[in-house]
Amino acid sequence: MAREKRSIEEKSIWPDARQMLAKAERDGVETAWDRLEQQTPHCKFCELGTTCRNCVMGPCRISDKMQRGVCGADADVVVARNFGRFIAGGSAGHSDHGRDLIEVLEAIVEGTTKDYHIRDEAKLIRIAGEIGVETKGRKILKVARDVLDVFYGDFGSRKKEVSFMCRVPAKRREIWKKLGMTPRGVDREIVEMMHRTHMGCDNDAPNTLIHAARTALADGWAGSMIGTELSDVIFGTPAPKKAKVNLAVIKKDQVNILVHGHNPVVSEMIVAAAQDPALLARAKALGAGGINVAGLCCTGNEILARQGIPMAGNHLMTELAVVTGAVEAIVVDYQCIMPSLIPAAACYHTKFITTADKAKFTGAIHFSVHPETALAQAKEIVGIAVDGFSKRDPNRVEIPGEPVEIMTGFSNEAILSALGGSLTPLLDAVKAGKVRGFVAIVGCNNPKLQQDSCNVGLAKALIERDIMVLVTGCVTTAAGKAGLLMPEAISMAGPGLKAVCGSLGIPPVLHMGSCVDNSRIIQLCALIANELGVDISDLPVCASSPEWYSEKAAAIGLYAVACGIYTHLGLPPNILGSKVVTDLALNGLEGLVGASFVVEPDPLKAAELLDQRITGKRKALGLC
Ligand code: CUV
Ligand code: SF4
Repeated sequence: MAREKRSIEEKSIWPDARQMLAKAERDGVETAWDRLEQQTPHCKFCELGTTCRNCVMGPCRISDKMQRGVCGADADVVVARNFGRFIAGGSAGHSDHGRDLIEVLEAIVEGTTKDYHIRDEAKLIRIAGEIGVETKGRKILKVARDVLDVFYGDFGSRKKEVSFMCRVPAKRREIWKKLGMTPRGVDREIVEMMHRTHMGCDNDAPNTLIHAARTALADGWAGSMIGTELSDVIFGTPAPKKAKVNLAVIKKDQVNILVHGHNPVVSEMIVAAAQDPALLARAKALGAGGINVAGLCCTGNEILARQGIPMAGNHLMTELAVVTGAVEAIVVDYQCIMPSLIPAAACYHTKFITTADKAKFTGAIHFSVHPETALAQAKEIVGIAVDGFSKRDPNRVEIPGEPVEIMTGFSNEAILSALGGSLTPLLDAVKAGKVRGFVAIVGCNNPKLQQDSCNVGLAKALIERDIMVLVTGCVTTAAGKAGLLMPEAISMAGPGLKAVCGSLGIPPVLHMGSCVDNSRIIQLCALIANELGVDISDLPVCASSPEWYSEKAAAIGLYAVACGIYTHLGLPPNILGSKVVTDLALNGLEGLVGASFVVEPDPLKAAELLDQRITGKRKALGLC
């Protein structure tokens, strides 16, 4: 039975999305929601995770009638293997992104680029100290050289553990060691996952899942963490600032460039190029009031948190942003960029420009952007956008509503500084029960759910209960549009959280960055656990990804659980065809790593479950 056609109101909670969905229908632009209707019902075997295509004796489908594939693999083995590769895909995405930052730092050190600089030397020195690189009396570029060599090493297979294991609480390190879950090297764990899931290797589902967790931990504590830390070193560590969010950040009278993807390496250059006086003059000559850069998805989060660049929208807003008819160019790097943007852009005057050799799109204008030439290339790209302004059809432009103001930039450094340099005031508030705990709400949109209804519903329900919320990724835009990222949002919080945030002048929902920046959250958990002399699993901390869709989100969820953080998902991964794997995810992991997954589509019920967990953790710590 095909999925019932949903009304525009059922597709998204947002007025800007609804207005553009109506325009998309008029303009004949197909969206993810339309294609989901065509794709439904999905293949049951694939939904359950019981299809295997790992060799050509198959493909095989496992069911009650056909309990084993040609090779003899049963449902547990097939589901575990598929999930393992899913996690490897997500970990690869974040980690390859992290490696790109090492390469930019290398170009800086070797002097082959003048476009990138070390903006936060103090942070580089701090990191060097943590990972055992000598800093005393040494030139910053020498320190940087050694740091990047250590980080390159973290991708390889010569190490017993990745460098940032030094940040992990001792009790947690012991647990991982006992389970064989200590991440050794990013590439190594991902390669080993591919190996294990070849026909005839790891045919013990729990064993495969332990390695999946190790692969995810290599993402969290190496690939992503290196990505975050080096992005801060190169582009500056985020500090609190105000910015604007929703489709109305697209400006009617200006050249609009949307940057989309994940890595700040290109988007930062586009931001810089858009300030070029010659390009501004060219834009003015064509009748534009200026050049407006706005973000989408996570590269948007990167430049939002660091530079206060406005955020046009999250995952499901990307097609709708083009539908405004006012976008001259959409400039992408990689990940979460729907290929449908090519035909959507073609419906308007919008140019679709790719910048990464590993993420080309048929029909796009491609620039092979490298650190050596990045700024000059970015200027060329901005030039294309500027010239496109004259092709815009004003009769097809429709920009919905007004932008919403948000506060962003809450890196761990910024949080510590808001607290006066020490975690003590926050921990005192936790001990006193004013802040009962923390939930990180992260991840995507998924057209199977009403856009942002769960992301926003859960955040609101938690702050009402005096639980502070941390957001990254696409939940940022959701929380921002709902007004939750402003200090004034304390009016929606419970009395304790209201008092604490009120006195600090911070919102009850803190924006900590992009998806790779979830590494900031696990680092913060480690800092708190170390301060209290406990394990991360002892803390009144949970995670949630209410509307997730991607392999990367699954990797994040799994590293959170492996860190000891109880993690809520609004939708299950494709594992339900195996009782062993499902039981392990929902229960068994608790006994191994002190946390598990919980699946609940209803945000209010999810809030209740997370609250119960936090209450239990508080009791165990002797707090009321
Ligand atoms: Ni990773 S959060 S859709 S762009 S992974 Fe992409 Fe950030 Fe989800 Fe959003
Ligand atoms: Fe089928 Fe086994 Fe080959 Fe998978 S590995 S396709 S289950 S024969």
